[in-house]
Amino acid sequence: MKIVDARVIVTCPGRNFVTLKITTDDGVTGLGDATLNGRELAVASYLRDHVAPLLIGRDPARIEDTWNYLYRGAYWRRGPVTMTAIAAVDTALWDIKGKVAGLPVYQLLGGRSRDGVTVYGHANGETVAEVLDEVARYTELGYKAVRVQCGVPGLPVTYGVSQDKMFYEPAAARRPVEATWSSEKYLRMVPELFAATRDRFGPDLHLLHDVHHRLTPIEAARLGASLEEYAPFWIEDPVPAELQEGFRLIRQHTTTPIAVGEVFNSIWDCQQLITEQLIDYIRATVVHAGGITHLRRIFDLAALYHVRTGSHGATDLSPVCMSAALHVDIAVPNFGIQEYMRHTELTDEVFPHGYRFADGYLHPGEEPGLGVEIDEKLAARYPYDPAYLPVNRLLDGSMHHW
Ligand code: CS2
Ligand code: MG
Repeated sequence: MKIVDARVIVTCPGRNFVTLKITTDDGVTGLGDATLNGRELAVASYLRDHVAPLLIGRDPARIEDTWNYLYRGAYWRRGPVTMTAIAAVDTALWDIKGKVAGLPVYQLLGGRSRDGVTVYGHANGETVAEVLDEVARYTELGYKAVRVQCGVPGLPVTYGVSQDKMFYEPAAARRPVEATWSSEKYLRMVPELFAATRDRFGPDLHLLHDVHHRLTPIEAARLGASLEEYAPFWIEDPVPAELQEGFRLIRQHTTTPIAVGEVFNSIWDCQQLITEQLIDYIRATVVHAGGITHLRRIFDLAALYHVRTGSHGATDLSPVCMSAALHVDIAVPNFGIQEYMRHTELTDEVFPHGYRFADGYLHPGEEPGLGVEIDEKLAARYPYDPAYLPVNRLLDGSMHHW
């Protein structure tokens, strides 16, 4: 079998998605997500101009060899653009392998380790009362885990709070929205949010929170300590993770579990945090961490150090990535939880898929391969529409982390 076509499809059914479609000489097709939010066309070009020509004529069954051919062969290793492009090829080849074998991809990864994939939803609101009503919507749908994000009194725009509740979408503008930030105000708000949520929903609901890289290690330590009595499932990205030894400081002061890694691209980004046991959950996922092949390596390393998985699953990862993530989640022994931000109905129409939500779990489906397709005619009706993620400034105007 040979690859005869590798095509990049860019579509914007409400938000931008980049998809790689690989076709074999037998007519088997495979899909890979290549969406890098706010920098979509860089990956599209990397794939179209530099990778697709190399794929023609290759044996699609040689997934490992193709991965190394693209990783080692580029000379310029790692980084979000390269690793997203490699991920797209890798994911499409796993899809093809599954279709050729007549098996869902999770069967090729060792079969089920669990009955369903526990997911968390993103409950957000301007006020604590609004967030609690959103949490209630999730619990009514059967969710066992909810991430709570609230506006900060005194700040006009806060990360994670949107108009469109169930379909949270941060990349919305032709120029980045300018948000403001105060760690002091924020650190006063979060314990109140957790207290009110526990009070209304009791001890069983898993509560998560995304700090979105905004604190210093000692501030994060204080936040973690102030939340311990509410038993959070995790706090996510408490500090930017370039300085990984900084997490030692957090660990010295709090037992609140830490999740990191949605912007990581390779096992080397994860190594220190995992091997020093500085985190509890690794959030890398298929599209930005080199595909199923590389993500499995990260998860296997994590398993040695009691670190469980908690893959990113925001709306800017397409249903192709979500589908691939679920096949990994259902198979790996050290699965923790999966983020699940719902896509809009239109996105689901462009990417018809077999995975289903029921009673707090996602189920990957039994179709051969990844169980996701792209309706190319419909996709063509929604051309690329540039959109940026916000930026963030302190109250005195200094640039801060978004
Ligand atoms: C977030 C994302 O879902 C999350 O955990 O951190 O909303 C993130 O901001 C976007 O995926 C960025 O593209
Ligand atoms: Mg996050």
